[in-house]
Amino acid sequence: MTTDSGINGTDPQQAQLTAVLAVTGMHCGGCAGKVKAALLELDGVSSAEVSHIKGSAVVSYDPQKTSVGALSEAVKAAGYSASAAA
Ligand SMILES: [Cu+2]
Repeated sequence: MTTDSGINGTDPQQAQLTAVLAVTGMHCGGCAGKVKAALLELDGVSSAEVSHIKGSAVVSYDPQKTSVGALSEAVKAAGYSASAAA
């Protein structure tokens, strides 16, 4: 019996992670749109679902190219505040 747990994670389709950020300072759909655009500008971000009602951003990203820290920096640069949510 062989257990092969060899090289894994080189498939870009499988390298995506999902981050949930708590974003504060958004008042309307326009704010959410700005945050979404800022996130999508980052290299490695494939999708971002931002809700001003929930105050959240759900981001699919490639951990080889970017990080949760970079995601929240992008949100801050857009004029809002972000922190990683559980
Ligand atoms: Cu707004």
